[in-house]
Amino acid sequence: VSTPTTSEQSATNKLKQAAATSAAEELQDGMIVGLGSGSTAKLVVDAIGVRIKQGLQIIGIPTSEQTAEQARSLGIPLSTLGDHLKIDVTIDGADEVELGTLNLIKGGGGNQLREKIVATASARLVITVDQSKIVSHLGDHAPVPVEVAQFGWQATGQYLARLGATPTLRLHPDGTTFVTDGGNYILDCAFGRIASASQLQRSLDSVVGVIEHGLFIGITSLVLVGTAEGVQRLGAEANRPRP
Ligand code: A5P
Repeated sequence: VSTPTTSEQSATNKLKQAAATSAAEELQDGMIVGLGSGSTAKLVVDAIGVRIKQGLQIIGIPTSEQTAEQARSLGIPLSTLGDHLKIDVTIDGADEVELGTLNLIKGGGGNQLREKIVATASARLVITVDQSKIVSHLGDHAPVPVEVAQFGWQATGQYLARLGATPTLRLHPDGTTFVTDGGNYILDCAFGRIASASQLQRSLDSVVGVIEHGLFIGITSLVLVGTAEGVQRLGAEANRPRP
């Protein structure tokens, strides 16, 4: 994979920004809103911050410490899942979105455990991406991030390898081990093209030591895709009238 040039990066950022702005327009007063994590979700939270300043009243449930900090700095009121067991809508990013099924790989930022807990408690999951994230088959480019207990992670890695993965312990650029908000490690598992995401999900769920993984199957309501031709809407809600 070649490194994107500065002008490619700025073009991608424009597409992410358009999708993020469109996602923030999905919100209405009174909603409980799951706030995703990652660079695209960060733009969504910024756009929600603008709407809050214009008078929008929502309560946010953050999916990471970083998002919580950003939301607080923008004056977005926050609460916890414990106080709001039902979330109206969660807006998040993704590493890969499979055309047709809208199944996802998430967790490039290491937040998949909280993201999945919040998404599962949500009536709707809206995914915001630039067009580079849309794929015909999951796994061709992105590994599946698998969050594992620190204890015995090498043994857990061996079990994952038996499922056909090449697991790599996630490190920071300075060489120290990446630790999730929940205090766990991440094994990035390159499977290559995933023939059956639901079968792989069942296999991953059965490995002792696995806390959670980045396959999000059958829970996406709407995908907002930033493209050069504008923001495209994919999924069962694509033709739903905008609020
Ligand atoms: C965070 O752990 C992830 O699930 C992100 O939503 C995903 O990695 C997409 O991130 P970007 O928007 O930064 O590409």
